[in-house]
Amino acid sequence: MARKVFRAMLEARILEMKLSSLYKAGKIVGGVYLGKGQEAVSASLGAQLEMGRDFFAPLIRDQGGRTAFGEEVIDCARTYLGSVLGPMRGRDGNIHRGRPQQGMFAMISHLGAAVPVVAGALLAKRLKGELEGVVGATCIGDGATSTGAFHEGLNTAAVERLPLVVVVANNQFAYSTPNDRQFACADLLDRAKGYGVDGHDLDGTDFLQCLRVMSEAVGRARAGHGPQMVVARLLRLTGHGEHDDGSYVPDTLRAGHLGRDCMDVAAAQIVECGYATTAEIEAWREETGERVQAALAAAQQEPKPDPWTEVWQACSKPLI
Ligand SMILES: Cc1ncc(C[n+]2csc(CCOP(=O)(O)OP(=O)(O)O)c2C)c(N)n1
Repeated sequence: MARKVFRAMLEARILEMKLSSLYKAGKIVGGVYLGKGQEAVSASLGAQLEMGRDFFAPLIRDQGGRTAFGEEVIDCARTYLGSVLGPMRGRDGNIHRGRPQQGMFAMISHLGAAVPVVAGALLAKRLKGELEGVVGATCIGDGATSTGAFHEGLNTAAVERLPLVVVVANNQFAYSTPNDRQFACADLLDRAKGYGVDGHDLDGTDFLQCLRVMSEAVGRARAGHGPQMVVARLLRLTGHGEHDDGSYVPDTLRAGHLGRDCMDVAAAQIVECGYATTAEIEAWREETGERVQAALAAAQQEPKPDPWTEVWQACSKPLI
């Protein structure tokens, strides 16, 4: 599991750094939103889920989770580069992509909206008698925990005891608004407690802790203990998007524990525990870099949608 999660983190980081370069070179139009610093949380959740059985609703900083869940790198490359062969057929420029038939929901920009959507999908499964062993998970930010959709969705999931896992990446800011201007409770876990939901505290910079806590939370949901909420403390190591320099994040926070890069922590922990050698990690880095580069180069050559022939329904079968 540690190797799988680390490799997903690595792929996400390399892919996103390439996307950032392409954005800065003017090759990507629209926004580019990165999960730098959040990969350990995201990938350790995605790796606990099984594509085709479980549901996963990622947010903007969840390339790590998407990869660990089974998203191919070409899906991301094609979407950002507007290829008609991508899962959104070139009609979305960044992160609102999904493969709903395989259980990966397209991201919804409206903060917190995925909570009731995943809860609803789980409820539908129960009504069809197919819920046994299924988990639905979604990732949200600290900002999303102040929306009505989050509270209504979590409450419904708690009342119905649905196998929902909500992972809150508390990166201390909702865009430029710090935690103390967002909520007055001492801890976001109080919000789980308020609805009768199990809460799990997590140091999101600590790879091994991420593996343990996600396994516990998803395991409890799968075993019938109702909704689980994980609150991961971390920092995003980029701006809100690549158009933002994040200059409102104090240097003291960046230099502190939460400012640690989970990739560095993970690599050190993996070697220390004997899960992989430094040489293996280097080989993974090289192989992943080449694979990501090939996917981006291929997607750049592919056709864009033709507005005269494109089918414009919101939900239709992907062409591939
Ligand atoms: C309901 C709603 N309100 C406002 C916005 C505008 N908006 C987009 S991202 C963002 C900040 C999100 O912060 P957070 O939920 O903490 O996630 P993060 O970006 O930190 O990962 C805001 C306010 C939105 N998308 N949806």
